[in-house]
Amino acid sequence: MKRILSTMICLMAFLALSAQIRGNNIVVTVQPDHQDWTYRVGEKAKFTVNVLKSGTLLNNVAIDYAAGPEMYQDVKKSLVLKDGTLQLTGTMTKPGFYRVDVTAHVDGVDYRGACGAAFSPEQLQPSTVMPKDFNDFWQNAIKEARNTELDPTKRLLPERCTKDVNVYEVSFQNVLPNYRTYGILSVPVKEGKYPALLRVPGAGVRPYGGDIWTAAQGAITLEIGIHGIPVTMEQKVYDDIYNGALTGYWDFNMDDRDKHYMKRVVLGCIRALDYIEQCTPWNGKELGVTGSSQGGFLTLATAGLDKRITYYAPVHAALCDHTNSLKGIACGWPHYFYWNKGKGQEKQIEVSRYYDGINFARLIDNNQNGWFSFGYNDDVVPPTTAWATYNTVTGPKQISPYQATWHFWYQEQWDEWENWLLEQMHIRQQSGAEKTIAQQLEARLAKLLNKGYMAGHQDDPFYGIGWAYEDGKSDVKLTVGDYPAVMGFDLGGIEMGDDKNLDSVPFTRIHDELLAHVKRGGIVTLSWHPRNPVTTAADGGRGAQKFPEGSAWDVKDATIVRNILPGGAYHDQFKTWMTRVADFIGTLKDEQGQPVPIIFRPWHENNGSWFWWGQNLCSDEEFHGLWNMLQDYMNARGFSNLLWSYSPNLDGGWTKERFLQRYPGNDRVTLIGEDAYQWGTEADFIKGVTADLDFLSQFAKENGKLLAMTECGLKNMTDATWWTRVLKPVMDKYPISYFLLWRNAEHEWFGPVPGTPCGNDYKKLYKAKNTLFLKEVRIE
Ligand code: BMA
Repeated sequence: MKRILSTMICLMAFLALSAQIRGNNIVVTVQPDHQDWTYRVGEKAKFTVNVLKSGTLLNNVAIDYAAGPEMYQDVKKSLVLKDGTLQLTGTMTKPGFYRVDVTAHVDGVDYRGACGAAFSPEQLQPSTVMPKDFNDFWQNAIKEARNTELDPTKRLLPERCTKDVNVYEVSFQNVLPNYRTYGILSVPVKEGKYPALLRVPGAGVRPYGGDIWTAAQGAITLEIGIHGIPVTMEQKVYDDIYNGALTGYWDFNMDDRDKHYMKRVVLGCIRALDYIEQCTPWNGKELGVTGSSQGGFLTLATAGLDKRITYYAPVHAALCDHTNSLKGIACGWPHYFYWNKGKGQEKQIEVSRYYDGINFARLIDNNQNGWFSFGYNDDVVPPTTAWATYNTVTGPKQISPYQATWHFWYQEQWDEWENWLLEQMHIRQQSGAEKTIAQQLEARLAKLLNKGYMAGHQDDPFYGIGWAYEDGKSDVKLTVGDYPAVMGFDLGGIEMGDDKNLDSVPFTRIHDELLAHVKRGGIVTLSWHPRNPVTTAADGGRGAQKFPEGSAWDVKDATIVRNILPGGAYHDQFKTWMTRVADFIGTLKDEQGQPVPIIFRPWHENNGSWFWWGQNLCSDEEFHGLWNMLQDYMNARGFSNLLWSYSPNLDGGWTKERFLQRYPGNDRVTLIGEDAYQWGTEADFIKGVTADLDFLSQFAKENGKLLAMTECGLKNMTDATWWTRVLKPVMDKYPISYFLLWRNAEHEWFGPVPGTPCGNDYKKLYKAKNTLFLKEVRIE
């Protein structure tokens, strides 16, 4: 008993010691009706406000709310919510953010909740103008600064060193002799050359700890202060300076571009790179910069001005798009021209253009990888400016908004950022499982979405109009001088053990051309038109069977799927068919013996009734059984290189309910799309595809899937301008990964025919900035 008692006392003491204050018991939530908080211009967003106490709705609670365009909310109301909840709606007539702010008053305390809903944010453009001499101004300033030598100092901080990392306080001269920048340098103890990362700070005046964790992974990190004072003094010194001489330093000299406070700060970042290059064991390759808020701005400035930077990650970057407020649009922190609307600030407006993150973002180039992250609830750095900054960058970039964050981070966001930085430094991630080949392809496709959508062509390297099986030839290449980014091939016939597929392409050739395309950096997709397992003749129809008898199109009997599922009379035979498919796919390996990544697209167009697995040919349950049987078999064979694609046919009226009836499930599918041909009128096609892509893109977004036009075309190009006039405008509206034009057979072609009017139209498609061909996607 005594023992139990003393254990209990110990336990209670421990619990008391570890108890923390965390969060509030009263919480205000404002929830949009789109999971990604994103709407199209003109669409209506619905918001649900809840005031919760202990997780349940609070009765008779007094609230104030404001709603409207971010920073320009025009609706302001006070009311009492009888049952603690309220529905609101809002919309935007142009791209931007619609923000709802709610304050609940409970027992004399205010509780805040908010929601910033995005409206077509990918169309947001900055207002800031770039002065003609912007780059000259900065390059001259850098040149001038370099007249002052670095004269570096370095002091070991033994109490901060770990067994893996040496930590120093360093300093170097910035723009003038004796004007120094200070920082914390962390370097792996183990001799060697390392990638490097510069960390630039958010606003404030404070000491810095250095980034010892990242250094321990095998990198050099330098965390700098911006004020020209040491970064290891006691906190009180910084507080006194912040409250004294440096109060509001971001406003200092903002009417003089040469004396602006940020000039020395930006130059200090460039000199920090000089320091890394000259005074540390940097490997001369990976060099990055990152920071949040003011540090996000400095990240953009450093990356824009200095091409040594290979990767950069601005998080809720401040000081972007200062002049927006002159047009009544949310502007970047410190909201310079918000209060006076720019009145009497003409000089400052002009100078602000030299200190606007947007103009630095405009200088970022193709050799610099960017990662952007921010919150839609941020009321310091408006997401309006963060999105416009991202849209401004033309180089490779990724965006990862964390909608519900204000001017702070979530843990997941922090982890993603750290992992991305390590990836850019080519340091193996310390946590998390290694990605499979299919997951790597998924990540690649997701990244490519930032550049545009890829052009694809079925059977591209085998035959075209007037030629067949000539090495290296392709109608796409003959037309525009480059291969399509995506090539599609079909396995129909492999199940019979045939040498050639249903379109007479030898499987050896498919094997070789598929691998050749992967080798040159392209992306490949496989479809399969298997013969009818019940009605096909043992010789695959080479004897007396006449199309469609025995083929994929033989739909006389609606029991085929049932017959091949487990327990069905043809199940064993179908197992042999799956084995043959798997055997062939198993041969698709690169020169190192690694399986190559493949978008695998079985059982396509299943909502039509022209294939034996179609809508009226099997029940939903049977269809799921069919999909799962093949996928489970392939998984059991260990294929981690197949990215599974679900591609029904153009429908024109998808509803979630109907789409879900045959959708194999989020755990079974990575890419969704549809096959969309114009068989009827142009107007019907546009209407149908637009309706479908509205639905599919929303579904893809909500479920984290990639989206593609898995097949498309106009037979024999009866309208030579169809691609740019009809297809492209529709595709431009959606985040599609690729579109695959069907094959160029003599009797029916869907791709370009060189030297014809449709070839000219295809050239226009090629020239468009957002269409990607091989050269634009290949990994050099
Ligand atoms: C169809 C047509 C057929 C072909 C099949 C498989 O759309 O092109 O001629 O056999 O695809 O490639």
